[in-house]
Amino acid sequence: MSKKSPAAAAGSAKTDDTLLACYRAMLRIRKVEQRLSKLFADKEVPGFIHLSIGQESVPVAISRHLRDSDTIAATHRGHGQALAKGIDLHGFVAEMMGRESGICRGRGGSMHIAEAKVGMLGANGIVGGGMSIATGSALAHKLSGKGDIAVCYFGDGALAEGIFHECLNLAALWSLPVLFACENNGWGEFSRTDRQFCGKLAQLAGAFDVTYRFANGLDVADVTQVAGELIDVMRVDRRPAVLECKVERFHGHFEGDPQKYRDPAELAALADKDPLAHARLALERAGVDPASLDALDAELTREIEAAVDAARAAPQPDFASARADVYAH
Ligand SMILES: Cc1ncc(C[n+]2csc(CCOP(=O)(O)OP(=O)(O)O)c2C)c(N)n1
Ligand SMILES: [Mg+2]
Repeated sequence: MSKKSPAAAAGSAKTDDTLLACYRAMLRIRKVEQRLSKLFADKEVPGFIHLSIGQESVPVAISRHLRDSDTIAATHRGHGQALAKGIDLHGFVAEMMGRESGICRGRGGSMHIAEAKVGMLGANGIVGGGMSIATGSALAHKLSGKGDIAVCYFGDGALAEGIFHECLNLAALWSLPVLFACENNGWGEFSRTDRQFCGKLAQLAGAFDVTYRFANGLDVADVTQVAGELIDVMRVDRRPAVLECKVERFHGHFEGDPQKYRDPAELAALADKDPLAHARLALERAGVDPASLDALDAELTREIEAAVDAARAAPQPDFASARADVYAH
């Protein structure tokens, strides 16, 4: 069988086309975060960062169905969520590196980055903090009548937060188009989720009469399919929905966390649970030339290095402006 280039593969079948686009978006996030990991170790990224390596399939799949006017509330592990929604890479990297050329002029950093023009309402260092923001945004979407939706990303560590239960209730009661998208990696910081939450998300959604669907985060095609079905309905019925995706957290809770609390066997098993490797295998099985995927990797490396170089060349924010833009005038 002759090997196809990505472009040829894209032309041959819609499934290949979607998978290739997802692979590209996941690889881009992966490589940006791997670069951030190194920059953080080299003290070129201030503050804390939480990497979403292993979880890229969820925002990539959901964002396939979003438009700029849809909104997302991201989490503390939200780099992939922001990039998948279309945040500019140069502005993103500069923001991570605390530069004046960053999207928030270097004042937000990893956990407070926001970009209204692509509907990215902000990352959030407060667990569950994005839930009421997304729910409020969904109310605005409902009132505007344009069919837009809000996505509330959250981790399993937010399941026991009161704000989640309140938002689920309000979204159902007022019929608001908000997709509660849970990236369930089984961990909240250094504790297993079952030590923090004894309920079931499916049953919780059911208690509020909210549609619940599960997707396998290892398989970006599955998440894309399930998210698409939910979002298509939400654009019409203007109701909330819950999407739970099983994913794995490959890195520590924060960068630099040695993960001594995790079973070495569990860590070793992660290699078989990588959504990026899974997607690449599926593409190769569909006949995509591995060399063309390597070329894509190299192209993304150049894009990311250009962003890092530009950020390094940009000035640090002026200390005197530290409190600028905190309040609207
Ligand atoms: C309200 C609140 N409580 C506690 C914390 C400390 N904290 C930061 S991340 C985290 C766990 C989050 O777990 P999860 O939501 O599953 O996200 P993950 O880190 O697994 O992606 C906790 C408890 C916090 N930031 N905010
Ligand atoms: Mg978690």
